[in-house]
Amino acid sequence: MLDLTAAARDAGFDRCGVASLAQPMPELDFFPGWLDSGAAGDMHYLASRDDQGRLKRASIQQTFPWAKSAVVCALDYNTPQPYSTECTDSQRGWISRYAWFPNTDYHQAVMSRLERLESAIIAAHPPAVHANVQTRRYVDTGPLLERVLAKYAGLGWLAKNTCVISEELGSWIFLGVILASLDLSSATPAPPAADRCGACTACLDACPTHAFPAPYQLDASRCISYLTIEKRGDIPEDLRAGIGNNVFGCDICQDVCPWNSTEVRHKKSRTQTRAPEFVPARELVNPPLAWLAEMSREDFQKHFRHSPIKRAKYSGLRRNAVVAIGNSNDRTFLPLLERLTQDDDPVVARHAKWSLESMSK
Ligand code: B12
Ligand code: SF4
Ligand code: SF4
Repeated sequence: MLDLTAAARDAGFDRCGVASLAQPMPELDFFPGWLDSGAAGDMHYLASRDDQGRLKRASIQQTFPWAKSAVVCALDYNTPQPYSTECTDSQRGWISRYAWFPNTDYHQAVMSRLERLESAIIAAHPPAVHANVQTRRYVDTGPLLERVLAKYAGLGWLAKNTCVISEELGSWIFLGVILASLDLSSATPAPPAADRCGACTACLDACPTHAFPAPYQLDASRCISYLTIEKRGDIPEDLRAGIGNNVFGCDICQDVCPWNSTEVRHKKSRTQTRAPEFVPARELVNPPLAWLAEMSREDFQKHFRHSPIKRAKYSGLRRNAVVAIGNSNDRTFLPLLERLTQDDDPVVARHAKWSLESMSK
Protein backbone atom coordinates (compact mmCIF):
# COMPACT_ATOMS: atom_id res chain seq x y z
CA MET A 1 0.00 0.00 0.00
CA LEU A 2 1.15 3.55 -0.75
CA ASP A 3 2.79 5.41 2.12
CA LEU A 4 1.24 8.75 1.29
CA THR A 5 3.20 10.71 3.88
CA ALA A 6 6.49 9.43 2.44
CA ALA A 7 5.33 9.97 -1.15
CA ALA A 8 4.31 13.55 -0.35
CA ARG A 9 7.67 14.18 1.29
CA ASP A 10 9.45 12.76 -1.75
CA ALA A 11 7.37 15.08 -3.92
CA GLY A 12 8.64 18.02 -1.82
CA PHE A 13 5.74 18.66 0.57
CA ASP A 14 6.01 19.13 4.33
CA ARG A 15 2.65 17.66 5.32
CA CYS A 16 -0.04 15.64 3.64
CA GLY A 17 -3.36 14.12 4.64
CA VAL A 18 -6.55 12.78 3.12
CA ALA A 19 -10.09 14.05 3.62
CA SER A 20 -12.85 11.65 2.74
CA LEU A 21 -15.46 13.55 0.75
CA ALA A 22 -18.20 11.29 2.09
CA GLN A 23 -18.11 12.99 5.49
CA PRO A 24 -20.08 16.12 6.38
CA MET A 25 -18.08 19.37 6.52
CA PRO A 26 -20.27 21.82 8.44
CA GLU A 27 -17.97 24.81 7.70
CA LEU A 28 -19.14 24.71 4.08
CA ASP A 29 -22.54 25.89 5.32
CA PHE A 30 -21.02 29.23 6.40
CA PHE A 31 -20.04 30.04 2.84
CA PRO A 32 -23.41 31.22 1.37
CA GLY A 33 -23.98 33.61 4.29
CA TRP A 34 -20.44 34.91 3.94
CA LEU A 35 -21.04 35.73 0.28
CA ASP A 36 -24.45 37.28 0.97
CA SER A 37 -22.89 39.62 3.52
CA GLY A 38 -20.72 41.15 0.75
CA ALA A 39 -17.52 39.96 2.41
CA ALA A 40 -16.10 38.76 -0.92
CA GLY A 41 -15.93 42.32 -2.29
CA ASP A 42 -15.32 42.24 -6.05
CA MET A 43 -14.10 38.60 -6.06
CA HIS A 44 -17.18 37.52 -8.00
CA TYR A 45 -15.57 34.26 -9.11
CA LEU A 46 -16.07 32.92 -5.56
CA ALA A 47 -19.83 32.88 -6.20
CA SER A 48 -19.71 30.52 -9.21
CA ARG A 49 -22.70 28.18 -9.41
CA ASP A 50 -23.43 24.85 -11.08
CA ASP A 51 -26.28 24.09 -13.53
CA GLN A 52 -28.65 23.55 -10.62
CA GLY A 53 -27.84 26.98 -9.19
CA ARG A 54 -25.82 25.59 -6.26
CA LEU A 55 -22.75 27.45 -5.07
CA LYS A 56 -19.92 25.23 -6.28
CA ARG A 57 -17.65 25.93 -3.31
CA ALA A 58 -20.31 25.11 -0.74
CA SER A 59 -21.24 21.77 -2.29
CA ILE A 60 -18.07 19.87 -3.04
CA GLN A 61 -19.81 16.48 -3.26
CA GLN A 62 -22.15 17.78 -6.00
CA THR A 63 -19.45 19.81 -7.78
CA PHE A 64 -17.18 16.76 -8.01
CA PRO A 65 -19.56 13.77 -7.85
CA TRP A 66 -16.84 11.39 -9.04
CA ALA A 67 -14.37 12.33 -6.29
CA LYS A 68 -14.01 10.21 -3.16
CA SER A 69 -10.91 11.71 -1.57
CA ALA A 70 -9.13 15.02 -1.29
CA VAL A 71 -5.38 14.66 -0.79
CA VAL A 72 -4.34 17.93 0.84
CA CYS A 73 -0.71 19.00 1.02
CA ALA A 74 1.11 21.77 2.82
CA LEU A 75 4.30 23.47 1.69
CA ASP A 76 6.15 25.59 4.26
CA TYR A 77 7.32 28.94 2.85
CA ASN A 78 8.75 30.53 5.96
CA THR A 79 12.28 31.93 5.74
CA PRO A 80 14.49 33.32 8.49
CA GLN A 81 13.54 36.95 7.90
CA PRO A 82 11.94 39.49 10.22
CA TYR A 83 8.20 39.89 10.67
CA SER A 84 6.36 42.95 9.37
CA THR A 85 5.55 43.91 12.95
CA GLU A 86 9.31 44.32 13.60
CA CYS A 87 10.03 46.65 10.64
CA THR A 88 9.36 50.31 11.32
CA ASP A 89 11.53 52.26 8.85
CA SER A 90 9.20 54.94 7.45
CA GLN A 91 10.97 54.84 4.08
CA ARG A 92 10.15 51.18 3.53
CA GLY A 93 7.07 49.12 2.76
CA TRP A 94 6.02 45.53 3.30
CA ILE A 95 5.50 42.78 0.75
CA SER A 96 3.95 39.62 2.20
CA ARG A 97 6.50 36.93 2.94
CA TYR A 98 4.89 34.54 0.49
CA ALA A 99 5.80 36.86 -2.40
CA TRP A 100 9.54 37.32 -1.86
CA PHE A 101 10.64 34.65 -4.32
CA PRO A 102 11.20 36.51 -7.59
CA ASN A 103 11.39 33.53 -9.89
CA THR A 104 8.66 31.43 -8.33
CA ASP A 105 4.97 31.90 -8.33
CA TYR A 106 3.82 29.64 -5.50
CA HIS A 107 1.02 28.25 -7.68
CA GLN A 108 3.69 26.70 -9.87
CA ALA A 109 5.82 25.49 -6.94
CA VAL A 110 2.85 23.70 -5.38
CA MET A 111 1.45 22.46 -8.67
CA SER A 112 4.68 20.80 -9.81
CA ARG A 113 4.82 18.92 -6.48
CA LEU A 114 1.17 17.91 -6.81
CA GLU A 115 1.95 16.48 -10.26
CA ARG A 116 4.73 14.35 -8.78
CA LEU A 117 2.54 13.12 -5.97
CA GLU A 118 -0.35 12.39 -8.31
CA SER A 119 1.94 10.20 -10.45
CA ALA A 120 3.08 8.33 -7.32
CA ILE A 121 -0.52 7.75 -6.21
CA ILE A 122 -1.53 6.39 -9.58
CA ALA A 123 1.62 4.28 -9.93
CA ALA A 124 0.86 2.61 -6.59
CA HIS A 125 -2.30 1.09 -8.06
CA PRO A 126 -2.36 -1.87 -10.47
CA PRO A 127 -2.28 -0.90 -14.19
CA ALA A 128 -5.83 -2.21 -14.67
CA VAL A 129 -7.07 0.53 -12.31
CA HIS A 130 -5.19 3.38 -14.06
CA ALA A 131 -7.60 3.90 -16.95
CA ASN A 132 -10.50 4.45 -14.56
CA VAL A 133 -8.78 6.76 -12.10
CA GLN A 134 -9.88 10.35 -12.26
CA THR A 135 -7.90 13.10 -10.55
CA ARG A 136 -7.72 16.86 -10.54
CA ARG A 137 -5.14 19.17 -8.99
CA TYR A 138 -5.84 22.56 -7.50
CA VAL A 139 -3.88 25.45 -6.05
CA ASP A 140 -6.21 28.40 -5.39
CA THR A 141 -8.15 28.47 -8.62
CA GLY A 142 -10.51 25.49 -8.24
CA PRO A 143 -14.09 25.85 -6.99
CA LEU A 144 -13.30 24.46 -3.57
CA LEU A 145 -12.46 25.69 -0.08
CA GLU A 146 -8.94 24.40 0.39
CA ARG A 147 -8.74 25.36 4.07
CA VAL A 148 -11.84 23.38 4.97
CA LEU A 149 -10.42 20.34 3.18
CA ALA A 150 -7.10 20.86 4.98
CA LYS A 151 -8.89 20.69 8.32
CA TYR A 152 -10.56 17.39 7.48
CA ALA A 153 -7.29 16.02 6.14
CA GLY A 154 -5.82 16.61 9.61
CA LEU A 155 -3.30 19.26 8.52
CA GLY A 156 -4.35 21.92 10.99
CA TRP A 157 -7.24 23.84 12.45
CA LEU A 158 -9.29 26.70 11.01
CA ALA A 159 -8.08 29.45 13.29
CA LYS A 160 -9.69 32.68 14.47
CA ASN A 161 -7.73 34.56 11.79
CA THR A 162 -9.30 32.07 9.28
CA CYS A 163 -5.91 30.60 8.36
CA VAL A 164 -5.06 26.93 8.67
CA ILE A 165 -2.51 26.51 11.45
CA SER A 166 -0.43 23.38 11.69
CA GLU A 167 0.71 22.65 15.20
CA GLU A 168 4.19 21.76 13.90
CA LEU A 169 4.60 24.29 11.09
CA GLY A 170 2.50 27.28 12.05
CA SER A 171 0.52 29.01 9.31
CA TRP A 172 3.24 29.99 6.79
CA ILE A 173 2.08 27.22 4.51
CA PHE A 174 0.65 27.00 1.04
CA LEU A 175 -2.04 24.43 0.40
CA GLY A 176 -2.54 22.21 -2.63
CA VAL A 177 -5.27 19.65 -3.30
CA ILE A 178 -5.58 16.52 -5.43
CA LEU A 179 -9.14 15.30 -5.82
CA ALA A 180 -9.22 11.59 -6.64
CA SER A 181 -11.87 9.04 -7.54
CA LEU A 182 -9.94 6.57 -5.36
CA ASP A 183 -10.80 5.99 -1.73
CA LEU A 184 -7.49 6.92 -0.09
CA SER A 185 -8.82 7.62 3.37
CA SER A 186 -6.99 4.66 4.90
CA ALA A 187 -3.63 5.99 3.60
CA THR A 188 -3.16 8.58 6.35
CA PRO A 189 -5.96 8.21 8.88
CA ALA A 190 -6.02 11.46 10.85
CA PRO A 191 -8.87 13.14 12.68
CA PRO A 192 -9.42 16.87 12.08
CA ALA A 193 -6.92 18.86 14.15
CA ALA A 194 -8.27 20.31 17.37
CA ASP A 195 -8.75 24.08 17.64
CA ARG A 196 -5.74 25.41 19.57
CA CYS A 197 -6.60 29.14 19.53
CA GLY A 198 -7.99 28.93 23.04
CA ALA A 199 -8.67 32.32 24.65
CA CYS A 200 -6.13 34.13 22.43
CA THR A 201 -7.39 37.08 20.37
CA ALA A 202 -4.04 38.55 19.23
CA CYS A 203 -4.90 38.43 15.52
CA LEU A 204 -8.36 39.94 15.98
CA ASP A 205 -6.93 42.79 18.05
CA ALA A 206 -4.03 43.50 15.69
CA CYS A 207 -5.91 43.77 12.40
CA PRO A 208 -5.51 47.42 11.38
CA THR A 209 -8.62 47.57 9.15
CA HIS A 210 -10.87 45.68 11.57
CA ALA A 211 -11.53 42.99 9.00
CA PHE A 212 -12.75 40.37 11.49
CA PRO A 213 -16.43 40.95 12.33
CA ALA A 214 -16.11 37.94 14.67
CA PRO A 215 -13.57 35.19 15.36
CA TYR A 216 -13.23 32.72 12.44
CA GLN A 217 -14.82 35.19 10.03
CA LEU A 218 -13.08 37.55 7.67
CA ASP A 219 -14.68 40.43 5.82
CA ALA A 220 -12.34 40.15 2.86
CA SER A 221 -13.54 43.48 1.45
CA ARG A 222 -11.75 45.18 4.39
CA CYS A 223 -8.66 42.96 4.37
CA ILE A 224 -5.41 44.62 3.28
CA SER A 225 -4.57 41.53 1.30
CA TYR A 226 -7.70 42.05 -0.79
CA LEU A 227 -7.28 45.81 -1.03
CA THR A 228 -3.65 45.66 -2.21
CA ILE A 229 -3.84 42.57 -4.45
CA GLU A 230 -7.37 42.01 -5.71
CA LYS A 231 -8.97 45.46 -5.68
CA ARG A 232 -8.70 47.36 -8.94
CA GLY A 233 -9.02 51.14 -9.25
CA ASP A 234 -9.45 53.25 -6.14
CA ILE A 235 -9.06 51.93 -2.61
CA PRO A 236 -11.94 53.13 -0.40
CA GLU A 237 -10.68 56.23 1.40
CA ASP A 238 -11.76 55.12 4.86
CA LEU A 239 -9.53 52.03 4.61
CA ARG A 240 -6.36 53.67 3.27
CA ALA A 241 -4.92 54.75 6.62
CA GLY A 242 -5.24 51.20 7.99
CA ILE A 243 -3.13 49.83 5.14
CA GLY A 244 -0.05 51.25 6.86
CA ASN A 245 3.11 50.35 4.95
CA ASN A 246 1.67 47.20 3.28
CA VAL A 247 2.16 47.33 -0.48
CA PHE A 248 1.30 43.74 -1.39
CA GLY A 249 -0.74 41.48 0.89
CA CYS A 250 -0.58 41.57 4.67
CA ASP A 251 1.03 39.30 7.26
CA ILE A 252 -0.03 41.02 10.48
CA CYS A 253 -2.63 38.53 11.76
CA GLN A 254 -0.06 35.77 11.25
CA ASP A 255 2.96 37.73 12.52
CA VAL A 256 1.29 38.19 15.90
CA CYS A 257 0.11 34.58 16.18
CA PRO A 258 1.90 32.65 18.94
CA TRP A 259 1.87 29.56 16.73
CA ASN A 260 4.21 31.40 14.33
CA SER A 261 6.52 32.67 17.02
CA THR A 262 10.07 31.48 16.74
CA GLU A 263 10.09 30.09 20.28
CA VAL A 264 7.07 27.89 19.74
CA ARG A 265 8.28 26.71 16.36
CA HIS A 266 11.76 25.87 17.66
CA LYS A 267 10.29 23.55 20.20
CA LYS A 268 8.08 21.85 17.67
CA SER A 269 10.12 21.50 14.55
CA ARG A 270 12.36 23.33 12.10
CA THR A 271 11.65 26.98 11.41
CA GLN A 272 12.09 27.37 7.71
CA THR A 273 11.18 26.08 4.32
CA ARG A 274 13.14 23.31 2.65
CA ALA A 275 11.91 24.27 -0.84
CA PRO A 276 14.97 25.29 -2.91
CA GLU A 277 12.91 27.79 -4.92
CA PHE A 278 11.96 29.79 -1.83
CA VAL A 279 14.97 32.05 -1.55
CA PRO A 280 13.90 35.60 -0.73
CA ALA A 281 15.17 38.38 -2.99
CA ARG A 282 16.83 40.92 -0.72
CA GLU A 283 15.22 43.87 -2.49
CA LEU A 284 11.71 42.52 -1.79
CA VAL A 285 12.06 42.14 1.99
CA ASN A 286 10.97 45.49 3.41
CA PRO A 287 11.57 47.34 0.10
CA PRO A 288 12.09 51.09 -0.30
CA LEU A 289 8.75 52.78 -1.03
CA ALA A 290 10.23 55.31 -3.45
CA TRP A 291 11.59 52.47 -5.60
CA LEU A 292 8.14 50.93 -5.95
CA ALA A 293 6.26 54.20 -6.42
CA GLU A 294 8.51 55.35 -9.26
CA MET A 295 9.20 51.97 -10.80
CA SER A 296 9.05 51.86 -14.60
CA ARG A 297 6.76 49.40 -16.38
CA GLU A 298 9.89 47.66 -17.73
CA ASP A 299 11.29 47.21 -14.21
CA PHE A 300 7.96 45.88 -13.00
CA GLN A 301 8.05 43.29 -15.78
CA LYS A 302 11.67 42.45 -15.05
CA HIS A 303 11.19 41.95 -11.32
CA PHE A 304 7.71 40.45 -11.14
CA ARG A 305 7.15 38.54 -14.38
CA HIS A 306 7.35 35.22 -12.51
CA SER A 307 6.11 36.44 -9.14
CA PRO A 308 2.60 36.50 -7.59
CA ILE A 309 3.10 40.29 -7.37
CA LYS A 310 2.13 40.54 -11.02
CA ARG A 311 -1.47 39.98 -9.88
CA ALA A 312 -1.59 43.47 -8.36
CA LYS A 313 -0.56 44.81 -11.77
CA TYR A 314 1.78 47.71 -12.44
CA SER A 315 -0.81 50.33 -11.60
CA GLY A 316 -1.93 48.55 -8.41
CA LEU A 317 1.55 48.15 -6.96
CA ARG A 318 2.42 51.81 -7.52
CA ARG A 319 -0.98 52.88 -6.13
CA ASN A 320 -0.27 50.83 -3.00
CA ALA A 321 3.21 52.30 -2.60
CA VAL A 322 1.77 55.81 -2.84
CA VAL A 323 -0.80 55.04 -0.12
CA ALA A 324 1.96 53.60 2.09
CA ILE A 325 3.99 56.77 1.54
CA GLY A 326 0.99 58.83 2.68
CA ASN A 327 0.76 56.67 5.78
CA SER A 328 4.47 57.04 6.53
CA ASN A 329 4.07 60.68 7.48
CA ASP A 330 7.68 61.08 6.35
CA ARG A 331 7.93 64.57 4.91
CA THR A 332 11.01 63.78 2.86
CA PHE A 333 8.54 62.12 0.48
CA LEU A 334 6.72 65.41 -0.25
CA PRO A 335 8.57 66.25 -3.52
CA LEU A 336 7.99 62.71 -4.76
CA LEU A 337 4.29 62.90 -3.93
CA GLU A 338 3.99 66.29 -5.66
CA ARG A 339 5.45 64.72 -8.80
CA LEU A 340 3.14 61.73 -8.61
CA THR A 341 0.01 63.90 -8.45
CA GLN A 342 0.82 64.57 -12.13
CA ASP A 343 1.36 60.90 -12.98
CA ASP A 344 0.07 59.57 -16.31
CA ASP A 345 -1.86 56.90 -14.40
CA PRO A 346 -4.95 58.65 -12.98
CA VAL A 347 -5.28 56.06 -10.16
CA VAL A 348 -1.72 56.74 -9.00
CA ALA A 349 -2.26 60.49 -9.35
CA ARG A 350 -5.49 60.44 -7.29
CA HIS A 351 -3.90 58.38 -4.50
CA ALA A 352 -0.84 60.68 -4.48
CA LYS A 353 -3.17 63.62 -3.98
CA TRP A 354 -4.82 61.84 -1.03
CA SER A 355 -1.41 61.05 0.46
CA LEU A 356 -0.26 64.61 0.10
CA GLU A 357 -3.42 65.89 1.78
CA SER A 358 -3.26 63.39 4.61
CA MET A 359 0.37 64.35 5.29
CA SER A 360 -0.53 68.03 5.45
CA LYS A 361 -3.17 67.43 8.13
C1 B12 B 1 -10.16 34.39 -1.82
C2 B12 B 1 -8.90 34.10 -1.03
C3 B12 B 1 -8.39 35.12 -0.25
C4 B12 B 1 -9.17 36.38 0.08
C5 B12 B 1 -10.19 36.02 1.19
C6 B12 B 1 -9.55 35.28 2.39
C7 B12 B 1 -10.51 34.49 3.24
N1 B12 B 1 -10.21 34.37 4.53
O1 B12 B 1 -11.47 33.97 2.74
C8 B12 B 1 -8.05 37.36 0.49
C9 B12 B 1 -7.57 38.12 -0.75
C10 B12 B 1 -8.42 38.39 1.57
C11 B12 B 1 -6.98 36.38 0.93
C12 B12 B 1 -5.99 36.69 1.84
C13 B12 B 1 -5.00 35.81 2.23
N2 B12 B 1 -4.77 34.57 1.71
CO1 B12 B 1 -5.99 33.66 0.49
N3 B12 B 1 -7.13 32.60 -0.57
C14 B12 B 1 -8.27 32.83 -1.10
C15 B12 B 1 -8.79 31.58 -1.82
C16 B12 B 1 -8.49 31.71 -3.32
C17 B12 B 1 -10.28 31.29 -1.58
C18 B12 B 1 -10.68 31.40 -0.11
C19 B12 B 1 -12.17 31.40 0.07
O2 B12 B 1 -12.89 30.80 -0.69
N4 B12 B 1 -12.64 32.09 1.10
C20 B12 B 1 -14.02 32.11 1.43
C21 B12 B 1 -14.20 32.28 2.92
C22 B12 B 1 -15.67 32.09 3.30
O3 B12 B 1 -13.43 31.28 3.52
P1 B12 B 1 -12.86 31.40 5.00
O4 B12 B 1 -12.68 32.79 5.44
O5 B12 B 1 -11.72 30.47 5.08
O6 B12 B 1 -14.23 30.93 5.68
C23 B12 B 1 -14.41 29.83 6.43
C24 B12 B 1 -14.45 30.25 7.88
O7 B12 B 1 -14.83 31.63 7.91
C25 B12 B 1 -15.47 29.29 8.43
N5 B12 B 1 -16.37 29.96 9.35
C26 B12 B 1 -17.22 30.96 9.14
N6 B12 B 1 -17.88 31.27 10.26
C27 B12 B 1 -17.44 30.44 11.20
C28 B12 B 1 -17.78 30.35 12.54
C29 B12 B 1 -17.14 29.36 13.28
C30 B12 B 1 -17.52 29.25 14.71
C31 B12 B 1 -16.17 28.50 12.68
C32 B12 B 1 -15.48 27.45 13.43
C33 B12 B 1 -15.83 28.65 11.31
C34 B12 B 1 -16.48 29.61 10.62
O8 B12 B 1 -16.20 28.72 7.37
C35 B12 B 1 -15.82 29.31 6.15
C36 B12 B 1 -15.89 28.35 5.00
O9 B12 B 1 -17.20 28.33 4.55
C37 B12 B 1 -7.91 30.46 -1.13
C38 B12 B 1 -7.64 29.22 -2.00
C39 B12 B 1 -8.84 28.31 -2.05
N7 B12 B 1 -9.30 27.97 -3.24
O10 B12 B 1 -9.37 27.91 -1.03
C40 B12 B 1 -6.65 31.24 -0.74
C41 B12 B 1 -5.94 30.86 0.57
C42 B12 B 1 -7.00 30.69 1.62
N8 B12 B 1 -5.16 32.05 0.87
C43 B12 B 1 -4.01 31.81 1.44
C44 B12 B 1 -3.10 32.80 1.90
C45 B12 B 1 -1.68 32.37 2.15
C46 B12 B 1 -3.55 34.11 2.12
C47 B12 B 1 -2.80 35.24 2.84
C48 B12 B 1 -1.95 34.79 4.02
C49 B12 B 1 -1.92 36.01 1.82
C50 B12 B 1 -1.31 37.27 2.36
N9 B12 B 1 -0.24 37.21 3.13
O11 B12 B 1 -1.77 38.35 2.08
C51 B12 B 1 -3.99 36.14 3.29
C52 B12 B 1 -4.53 35.72 4.67
C53 B12 B 1 -5.65 36.58 5.15
C54 B12 B 1 -6.57 35.84 6.10
N10 B12 B 1 -6.52 36.16 7.38
O12 B12 B 1 -7.28 34.95 5.65
C55 B12 B 1 -3.79 30.31 1.60
C56 B12 B 1 -4.06 29.92 3.06
C57 B12 B 1 -2.94 29.21 3.77
C58 B12 B 1 -3.31 28.98 5.20
N11 B12 B 1 -2.31 28.64 6.00
O13 B12 B 1 -4.45 29.05 5.62
C59 B12 B 1 -4.85 29.73 0.56
C60 B12 B 1 -5.43 28.37 0.93
C61 B12 B 1 -4.11 29.67 -0.81
C62 B12 B 1 -3.20 28.46 -0.93
N12 B12 B 1 -3.44 27.62 -1.91
O14 B12 B 1 -2.28 28.27 -0.17
N13 B12 B 1 -7.18 35.14 0.37
S1 SF4 C 1 -4.26 39.93 6.52
FE1 SF4 C 1 -4.02 41.92 7.57
S2 SF4 C 1 -5.85 43.11 7.01
FE2 SF4 C 1 -6.25 40.95 6.47
S3 SF4 C 1 -7.28 40.14 8.27
FE3 SF4 C 1 -5.10 39.74 8.59
S4 SF4 C 1 -4.33 41.53 9.73
FE4 SF4 C 1 -6.33 42.09 8.90
S1 SF4 D 1 -3.33 34.85 17.04
FE1 SF4 D 1 -4.33 33.61 18.62
S2 SF4 D 1 -6.51 33.62 18.06
FE2 SF4 D 1 -5.39 34.32 16.28
S3 SF4 D 1 -5.04 32.50 15.04
FE3 SF4 D 1 -3.23 32.70 16.37
S4 SF4 D 1 -3.71 31.50 18.21
FE4 SF4 D 1 -5.64 31.80 17.09
